[in-house]
Amino acid sequence: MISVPFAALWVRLLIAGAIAVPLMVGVDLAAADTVAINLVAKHQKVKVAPGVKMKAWTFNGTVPGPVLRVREGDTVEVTLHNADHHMAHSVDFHAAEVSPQAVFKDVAPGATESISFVARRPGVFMYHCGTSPVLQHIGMGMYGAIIVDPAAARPAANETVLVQSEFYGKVKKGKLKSSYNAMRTQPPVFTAFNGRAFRYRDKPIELAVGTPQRLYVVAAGPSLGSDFHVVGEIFDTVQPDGNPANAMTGVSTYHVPAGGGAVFELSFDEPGSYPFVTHAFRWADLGALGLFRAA
Ligand SMILES: [Cu+2]
Repeated sequence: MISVPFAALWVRLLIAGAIAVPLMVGVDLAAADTVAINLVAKHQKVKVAPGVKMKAWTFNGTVPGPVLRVREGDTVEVTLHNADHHMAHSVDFHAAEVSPQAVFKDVAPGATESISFVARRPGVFMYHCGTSPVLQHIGMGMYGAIIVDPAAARPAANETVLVQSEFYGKVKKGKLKSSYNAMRTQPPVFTAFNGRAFRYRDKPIELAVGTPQRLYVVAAGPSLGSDFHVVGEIFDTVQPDGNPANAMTGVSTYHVPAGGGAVFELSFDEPGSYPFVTHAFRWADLGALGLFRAA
């Protein structure tokens, strides 16, 4: 019924649970209007570094949570079920322009609440649990990226989503014991792209030489940004917050602030292994370092 060409209502739900790259999976049934998204707050054991696991607080069981994708002008209807019996959770969308008290409200343990907002601006934005203390809820893993596609489609490109974040606490016998106190007072023990330190150093992202690449980068923190750089390349465009109207050209390194996002466009002219890093190397050394392998 909703595939009728002139149907006003359509529903598109994008879930990329494991943040595979490239990970754009979507079912676009007709012209845009309303997008339904289901999120579940729950505890889940996740791998945060080679040989290291952590019992994280998550959206939908992964860190980061699912990549969500809507279109400029869409009404986004989010249902959050809190499957955590211990505490309240919530979801704060940086893609929204709404009263935070009305929309980013706490959902009690076991409860389900629906919220909605209109995604008025194109780009790539963070979403995260906004329940106090926010530092702890983000530091435990409750964040992700939402892409708002511009009404006028972007040029074709191979797309990759990279969410940078960091983890705090002490590692004992292959387990990261994360703590609020460590988040407040200590440097991180790991930094990561897409939830695992050195994920793409150990399994590089394969790309084709000459194909336009578009990277959606979000710096989730909770407290560090990303001085994003690809060794051996210069970005054709950097779009702060991912808005095409913000495009800058010929940028080698660009700081995505904690809580911010940006689109980076580039293409690889020569075959090779191109590291991508936060160029704040104290933090890159803890895991926010990967490889693009162009062939
Ligand atoms: Cu939370």
